[in-house]
Amino acid sequence: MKIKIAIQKSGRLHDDSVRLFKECGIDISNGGNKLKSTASNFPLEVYFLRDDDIPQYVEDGVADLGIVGENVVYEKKKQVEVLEQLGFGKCRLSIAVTRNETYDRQFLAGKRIATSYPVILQEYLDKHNISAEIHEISGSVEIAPGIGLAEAICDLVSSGSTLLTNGLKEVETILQSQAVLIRNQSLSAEQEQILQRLLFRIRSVKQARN
Ligand code: PRT
Ligand code: ZN
Repeated sequence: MKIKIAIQKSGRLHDDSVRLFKECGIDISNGGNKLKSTASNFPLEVYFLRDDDIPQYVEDGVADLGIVGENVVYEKKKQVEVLEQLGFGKCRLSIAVTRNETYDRQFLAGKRIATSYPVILQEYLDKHNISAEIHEISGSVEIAPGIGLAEAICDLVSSGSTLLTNGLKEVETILQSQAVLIRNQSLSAEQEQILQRLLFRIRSVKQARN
């Protein structure tokens, strides 16, 4: 019996996810298989997937566990449980407008906001009773104001340099995010045991880092 975990195939969370296993003393470096890897010294199988697909796979039980950004977990609204914050992949989902705009929250009313996070943004707008038009785009959100597609954007920010380069300024933070461990809601008793062993190691690694 093994536990199956989905991690990002390539991208910002990949290296830190792999490093976490390594620091947990779990060797997943077998062979050249780019889709799947079986740990040599722990009952763990690792699937390499696009981050957007991970919540669905974990809900469906194709993977028992997953490592993905909280931003993706909250956007996808799947039936998965967040077990642990992992301390990497930190960023925030923020609203930004053109640098010389005078801004208060009511500025957004009736405006077009470009984002890859329509679900989280809509919840935020509803919470503040703002009616605005959400334009969902899958990438390069930060160019939307410059090309006349939107008056504001809602996008992930870490250093802030992308906003700066595009003449934008951050005006609201909607969500703080980092990589988290998620789980399927029904695991076998044996898998629960493996999960507890894995969690114990992850928590030890986190503690050692502080
Ligand atoms: O191929 P796949 O679908 O798996 O990857 P992806 O391209 O969708 O995601 P990827 O690898 O870019 O990001 C994976 C996860 O990393 C995100 O879901 C976040 O949880 C986390 N993360 C942390 C970030 C950032 N920091 C980040 N800065 N994700 C994206 N960005 C982008 C942001 O969208 C903007 O374009 O970086 C730019 C801003 O960065 P700064 O430093 O200029 O502010
Ligand atoms: Zn993605």
